[in-house]
Amino acid sequence: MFLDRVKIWVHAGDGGDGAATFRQEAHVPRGGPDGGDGGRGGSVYLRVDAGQTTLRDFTHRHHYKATSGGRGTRARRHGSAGDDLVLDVPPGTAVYDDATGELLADLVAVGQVALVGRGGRGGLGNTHFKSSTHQAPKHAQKGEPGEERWLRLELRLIADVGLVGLPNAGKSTLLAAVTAATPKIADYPFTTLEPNLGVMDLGDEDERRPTIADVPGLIEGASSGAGLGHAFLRHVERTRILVHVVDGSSRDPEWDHEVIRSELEAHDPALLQKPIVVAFNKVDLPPAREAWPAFRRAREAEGLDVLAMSATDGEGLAAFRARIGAILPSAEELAGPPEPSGVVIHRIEAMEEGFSIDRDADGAFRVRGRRIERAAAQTNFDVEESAERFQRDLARLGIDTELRRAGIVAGDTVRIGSTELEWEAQPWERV
Ligand SMILES: Nc1nc2c(ncn2[C@@H]2O[C@H](COP(=O)(O)OP(=O)(O)OP(=O)(O)O)[C@@H](O)[C@H]2O)c(=O)[nH]1
Ligand SMILES: [Mg+2]
Repeated sequence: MFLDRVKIWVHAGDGGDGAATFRQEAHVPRGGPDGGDGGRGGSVYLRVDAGQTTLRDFTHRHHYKATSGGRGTRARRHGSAGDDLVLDVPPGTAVYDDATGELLADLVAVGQVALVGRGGRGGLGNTHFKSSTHQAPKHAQKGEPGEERWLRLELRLIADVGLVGLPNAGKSTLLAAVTAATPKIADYPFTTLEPNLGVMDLGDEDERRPTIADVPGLIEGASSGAGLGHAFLRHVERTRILVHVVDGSSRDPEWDHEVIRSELEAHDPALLQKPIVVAFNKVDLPPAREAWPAFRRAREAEGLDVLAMSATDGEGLAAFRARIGAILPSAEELAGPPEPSGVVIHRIEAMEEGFSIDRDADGAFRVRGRRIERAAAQTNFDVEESAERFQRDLARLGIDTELRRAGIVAGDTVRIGSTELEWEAQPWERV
């Protein structure tokens, strides 16, 4: 199973309901309102944790819910706030709203946090609705529902150096040779199924410790999806340097080289703008030794950086380290993420005051708008006073006028969020 793309359902806690209670004291015949407010629901956050390297944990569990706020109670006691839920993700996790495809956050640097589900506000208790003309309000708000949605998490490894090449070229062998990583190595293609990361040692004098990623072999057509190509190519988008490993002993190293370059370009032309080191591997084998001079001339003519090596014998590896060390940025720059950092959060705030009216498939009127949907969710329609307040909201926001323009008549159904209402004839409409 490929583990760097998962879907999870996040559900922030609902706000607690406000209370509609009245003071009860022996010597006070009719006490005033004393209903406390509901507590806010817990929110759901994603946080970048350096200890995480895969999204594996999320494949076992898909549903995550923060706790809801407590209800308000009498004597102005407020409900308790719900606990926030913080989910740790590896650096390089891009977060999408699964329904819209919108990128919500691009989590790059350790410690970055993104709010992905806002907890509902607690409902106000009836003490808030007391006025000089209305001394004993029975109205209290229900808690606001917590945000809920499906997220798609995608991991793009954040490595300084990315190894690309056809299957069996020797990428994993090279990773193992220059780092302490122990990837699986075998003499058949597609041995590597998940990316491996290692830390490269550039020598005692050099304090830089670049990370190097070995991604599964790419094949012709990878850029259009062949062999999970897209998923693998995603991982090299963020590397600073690409090392293109070519099997020098293959039938046609020239063709091998060209295939990978065209796949990189088709996936994203910017990939070919990165510094690229072409590693002509397996020169311990005679066919590779024979092919090397021509291959080298051709690359140099193209202005490419090219060197010969044997990942198994160690030949050329010192030169390879030196080459990487020369191209790699300073230690300070390496400490930051390879791209402009910062959580990129694009939130589409649903219309706040505004609203829209459509017809559902069954002919019911559908009202959309953040403010009115929230008001509907927070109204307890069983309490007449609360229902009346909601009616006034509809009038104040101009929604009932628009509904009549849209042709609504008594008995029609109106849906607002998950609330369904039946339109009643208005006095001035009666015929
Ligand atoms: N003779 C020789 N064999 C090598 C060299 N480098 C790798 N190999 C062999 O080539 C085979 C494939 O090596 P891997 O490192 O698994 O290749 P890979 O590019 O990671 O392959 P995938 O994971 O399938 O993409 C193994 O049998 C290695 O031992 C080398 O420099 N010389
Ligand atoms: Mg491999």
